[in-house]
Amino acid sequence: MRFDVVSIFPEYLAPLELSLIGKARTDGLLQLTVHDLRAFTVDRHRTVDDTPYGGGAGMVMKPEPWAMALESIVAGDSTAESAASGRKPTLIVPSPAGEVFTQKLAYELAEEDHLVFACGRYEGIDERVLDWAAEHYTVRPVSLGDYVLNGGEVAVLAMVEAIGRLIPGVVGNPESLIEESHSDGLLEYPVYTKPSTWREREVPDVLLSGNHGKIAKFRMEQQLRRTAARRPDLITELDGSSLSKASRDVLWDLGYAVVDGVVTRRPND
Ligand code: JCZ
Repeated sequence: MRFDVVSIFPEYLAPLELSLIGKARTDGLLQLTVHDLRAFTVDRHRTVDDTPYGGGAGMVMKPEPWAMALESIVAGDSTAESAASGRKPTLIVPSPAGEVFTQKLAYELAEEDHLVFACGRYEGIDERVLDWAAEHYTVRPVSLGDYVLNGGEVAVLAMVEAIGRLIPGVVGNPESLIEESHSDGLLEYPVYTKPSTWREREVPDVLLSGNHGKIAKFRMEQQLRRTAARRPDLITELDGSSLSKASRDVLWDLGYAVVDGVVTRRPND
C-alpha cells in the first residue's frame, strides 16, 4: 500500500514517522511520502492562496499548485490507471463537508493500492481541483467528524493511522484486529489490571471469580449500559432479532423495547 500526503505544512505529518506506522514503513509494509505543496508553485513568493470569487472571509487555495502536485504523484505511480493494475488511486480530501470517516470506510480504504491525501488550509481548495482530479483519481471528500479544524493535516494523521493499522503485519497482535472486526455495534466494556485494589477502588468482584459465564454476562451488560448512556444512537441501530434474551432484558431495564426486531425507546411516564 502506498500513501502520499500533500500539505503546506509537511512537518505536521512528522508523527507518521513514529510508532506503529513508522515501524510499518521501515519494515516495508507501506510506503509513505509527504509532499510540500509549495514545491509545485512557480512564482517568486510560492503563493498557494488567493481571494475568493463572490467575496467572503478568508482565502482559498489556488488550483494550479494542486494540479501540478497531483499530476506528479500520478506520474510516479506505476500501478495507476494507464499501468499495471489499471486502478485509479483514491484522492481523499479532508473536509467538514465530506462523508464521515468510520471504521467501515477505514476497512474499505485499506483494500486500495494507493491513497493520496490533499490537506487544505484557509477556507479550502478551489472546487475545480476536485472535479479535474476525477480524471485520474477516485475523489472522496471525507470528514473526521462534525467539528471544524484549521486544516486537513490532523484529519490525515487520524485516517492514516486508522487505515494503516488494518494492513496485514502492521499491528503486532493480529488477534486484536480479529476481535475488533467482530465488534457488535456496541462500545467496548471497561478493562482493569493489577493491583486489584488501587487507591481504595476495587476491580469488580466478578472479574476475579474465574466464572467465565458470569464474566461474559457482566461485560455484555457493561457494554449495553455505557452505550445507552454515551451513544444512544447506536442502541436504536442494533438488530433486535440477533440479541440474546439476556441482552433484551438489560435493554428493557435501560428503557428500551425490542419490537419486530427493532430496538426502540419506551415512552417514559
Ligand atoms: C481546510 N479547514 C480541511 C475536517 N472533520 C473536519 N473538520 N474540519 C476539517 C477540515 C477543515 C479545514 C480544511 C481548511 C478539513
